[in-house]
Amino acid sequence: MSQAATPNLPPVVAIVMGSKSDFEIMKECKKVLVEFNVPHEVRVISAHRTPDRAYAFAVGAEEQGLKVIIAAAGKAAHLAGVLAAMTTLPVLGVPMTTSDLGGLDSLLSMVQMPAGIPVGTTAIGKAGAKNAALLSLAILALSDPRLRDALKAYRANMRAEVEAADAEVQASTV
Ligand code: RP5
Repeated sequence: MSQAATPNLPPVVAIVMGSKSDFEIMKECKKVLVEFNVPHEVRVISAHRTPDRAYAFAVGAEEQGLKVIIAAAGKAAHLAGVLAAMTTLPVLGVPMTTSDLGGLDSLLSMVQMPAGIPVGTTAIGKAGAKNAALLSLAILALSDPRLRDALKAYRANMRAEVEAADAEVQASTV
């Protein structure tokens, strides 16, 4: 399931999911990385079902060339915290929507990290998936002027869309 937006370059962002069932939501994350042409990989690695693979991934992530890890998990969502414990790379956690508790379980499991090992946690579900990608771009943009300019253009585009919507509702007669 590993894929790169720019096949010739090694991935700098990893999207790691606790289950393939998380991918429907995390496609929103991947779409942004593809749009900005950021080399990335998508992995399924479970902290509780494959703890050995979680360990191997985290301890090798920096040497592999990764700069940011995005970790998506649901329910007792410990994946992001477990990975963050084993690397000093920035780890962004995306809490998955869940059928029983709506994702509040995932959110609290992820966001309530004890002091010392941070996980930058985004919103539950698709909004969080998208924002994790944008946040990873902001981190990469600190040392990449191309990405910084692309992010500024993205924001300018959003602004234009809101202004157009504003004009549209003001002109509406219904
Ligand atoms: C977590 O358990 C995964 O991240 C997923 O959100 C949740 C349910 O996993 P499946 O039972 O669908 O594989 O580890």
